[in-house]
Amino acid sequence: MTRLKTNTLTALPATVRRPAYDRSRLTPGIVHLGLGAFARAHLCEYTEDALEREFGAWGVTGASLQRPDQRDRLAPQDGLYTLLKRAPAGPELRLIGCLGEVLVAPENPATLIARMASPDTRIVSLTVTEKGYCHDPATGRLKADHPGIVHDLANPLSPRSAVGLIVAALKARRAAGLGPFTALSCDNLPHNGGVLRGLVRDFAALSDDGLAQWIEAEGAFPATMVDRIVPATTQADIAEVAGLIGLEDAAPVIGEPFRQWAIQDVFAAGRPAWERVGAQMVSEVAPFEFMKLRMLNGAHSSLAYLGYLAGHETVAEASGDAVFARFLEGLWAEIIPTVPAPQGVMLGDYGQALLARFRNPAIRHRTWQIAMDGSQKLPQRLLGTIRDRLKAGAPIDHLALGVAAWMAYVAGTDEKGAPIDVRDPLAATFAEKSLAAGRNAEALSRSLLGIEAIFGTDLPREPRFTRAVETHLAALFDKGAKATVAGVAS
Ligand code: CS2
Repeated sequence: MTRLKTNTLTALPATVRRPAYDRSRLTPGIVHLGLGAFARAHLCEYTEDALEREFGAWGVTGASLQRPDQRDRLAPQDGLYTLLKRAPAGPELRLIGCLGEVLVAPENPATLIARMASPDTRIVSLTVTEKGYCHDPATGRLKADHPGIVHDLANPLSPRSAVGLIVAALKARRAAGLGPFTALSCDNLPHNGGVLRGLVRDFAALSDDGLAQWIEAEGAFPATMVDRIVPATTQADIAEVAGLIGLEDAAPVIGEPFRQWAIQDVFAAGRPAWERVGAQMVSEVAPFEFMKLRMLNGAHSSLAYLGYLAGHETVAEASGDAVFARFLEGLWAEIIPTVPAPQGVMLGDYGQALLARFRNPAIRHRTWQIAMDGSQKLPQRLLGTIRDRLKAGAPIDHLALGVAAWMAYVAGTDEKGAPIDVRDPLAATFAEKSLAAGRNAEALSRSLLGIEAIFGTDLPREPRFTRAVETHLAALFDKGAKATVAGVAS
């Protein structure tokens, strides 16, 4: 089959929407760190829309911070790829044209730093996932003993962390008399802009005080809330897209039609006209972040652990199960009072819309995928909400079950006795603790609650919380996830 690329586009069927601007005139203005499926389905689609509405020098250069796979798939396609939006009513196809070159940081960090330091680069955006920030998720501060940070301090010209790369590039810009680029975090972290600013400044201060002060004074780190459900692309997706477009595309991305982007409008050197294509430019992102992290991601993670344990492969399957849907209603009822509603939003309606999105049968989002990296996700998705509820003396039954399900999951054995492939930076710690505690709920919950980087020092001292988690964990071990969920849901 012919490969998708610039000079094979004439073969595309009319059902595929193509860039409505002249791609040969596009020059890069954004460098995106962590070019995964999410960014290609979110930031790149918004940018594509903005270019169609108001053309400008906003092409995207992608950068992979670890592996060369994305570059190897995209370079033979001149950066072109298909976005397949799956609505329950049927698919919608779109060719995205705003991505140009893809760089692979470990192969040549100097090239990437030079690109970030170029006067053409006005925005450096990031989707490097929670663990990519090399910070302590419980406090939001730089982990000075993180292997990536230790490496980058010793090798400032060939950094491998996002923070190290940003500092190296800002240093080069300052030396060249240029202003900073805007560093735009698009990860699911609370106060992502402020957290990134703190990490970049703290890292810079370890070697260069003047640079740290310059970053503090001149830097721009807008906060954002990003949302679109984008499961990992599978071989079946690749085969389906080939059938639909009549060309081989090694790098399609698959997402739901829904998308949302709230952005704090503080940019150092301009931005694409994202506000003209649906992005919400706001002065306060926090209410959007709280709503999304607590209601969507908190429910996603709870459903991922419980659903996986109950044998549900996807979110659509789990949330299609009436018992789990009732659990979600109860969970949202606990979360909603802790969330300040963004202007014009009814949180009850937001929850109903989430349930419909989760149930979209055309999206196969694996519970196993969402279950990854729980140590980095739990604090902002569930634990902050639990703290607020405890302070208010309010019930936390559903929230605590989410935490207990995470524990049963990281214990590493499913309900049929098969091993679980636990992916997490702390996986070795979990395995050790699980080996020592066995399936003793009291011992295991106490041991896991002692991980300060996740639970801080306060939560293990809250008997209402520790007792609820332990009771749920015992029920999960005794009767399984489905029966335990049925017990709290009714
Ligand atoms: C998911 C998110 O993988 C996960 O942890 O909860 O990727 C989720 O799909 C997105 O945040 C939706 O915007």
